[in-house]
Amino acid sequence: MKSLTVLDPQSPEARAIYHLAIVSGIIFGLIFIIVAGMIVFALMRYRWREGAADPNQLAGSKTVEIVWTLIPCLIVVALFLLTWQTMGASDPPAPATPDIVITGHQWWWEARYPKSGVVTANEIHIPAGTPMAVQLESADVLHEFWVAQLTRKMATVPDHPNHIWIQSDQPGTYLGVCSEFCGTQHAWMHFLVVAETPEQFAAWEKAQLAPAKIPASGSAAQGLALFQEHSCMNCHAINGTAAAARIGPDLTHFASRKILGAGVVENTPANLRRWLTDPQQIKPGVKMPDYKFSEAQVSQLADYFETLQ
Ligand code: HEC
Ligand SMILES: [Cu+2]
Repeated sequence: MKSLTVLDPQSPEARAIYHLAIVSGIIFGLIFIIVAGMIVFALMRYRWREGAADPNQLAGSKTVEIVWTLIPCLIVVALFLLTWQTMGASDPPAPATPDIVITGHQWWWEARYPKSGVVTANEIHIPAGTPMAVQLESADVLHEFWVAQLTRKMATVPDHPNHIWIQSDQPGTYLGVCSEFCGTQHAWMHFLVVAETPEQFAAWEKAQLAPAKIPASGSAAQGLALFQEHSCMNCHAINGTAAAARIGPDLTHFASRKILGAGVVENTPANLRRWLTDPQQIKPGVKMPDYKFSEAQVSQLADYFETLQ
């Protein structure tokens, strides 16, 4: 789990790309062996020897010219046909309505499920065995969506939706990254694809749709008050409160997610406290201000966010 490898494809799309790489690798290997072998043979067999006369002087041969033009042409045509086939298998046409709309932001990913209304960040759930049509968008600059074990790469372009399929043969968790340099924290724009059984996926969607519980009293209630008093609502949404902004990640079910800050740290209570104390220290340049909260305030906010299961 959670490694970025092209050598262990887990979907029909990724397997098609893997097989193309293997087959063309074999073709290139054979070409290398034949060419290098002929050079070595010529060097050994026909090298200059003491007392030898000048070799036969040939000027051009039509047959040889035709053969060495035709063979590369055939190789190129074969590679073209193999690639064409792979493109069809790894990137079938898009349906009219996507299952997931994924938006690249500096430096995190938003995932919306238009059919159910789920909105989440950096943790994309899919039912295993089902191809999911994904529409890719960008909120700011060029990013590139890549889950090495499941899909091809695809750029997210401002004002130009792109399409990709994502599916997984088996339940499992896969690492995804941004693979197009997009600014300071490009390296920390990771995400997880969590493939589940259809039942688990349905349960996840149902849980994600539930609004956040409003804590009645105690530290968590004070945390919610802090959230509402400060400018957090200008950027974040928490379903069930007045916060509905889409500049930063949706926090309604923040505590159910495994990673924080698009993978810069694991989502643990300790890391959440560090993030709330000063996000800039964990992810320098991040598009969230440092509020200089006191330790008591950080505790209250953290207590509230831990309730957002
Ligand atoms: C100017 C917009 C902005 C404001 C205001 C803001 N945030 Fe954020 N916040 C962000 C962005 C953007 C991210 C994602 C950063 C990243 O991963 O690169 C984020 C991430 C987070 C995360 C981690 C979410 C995750 O899934 O990784 C938490 C928790 C959070 N903010 C809490 C708060 C709180 C609490 C406040 C108010 C005190 C606040 N934010 C104010 C923009 C903002
Ligand atoms: Cu990037």
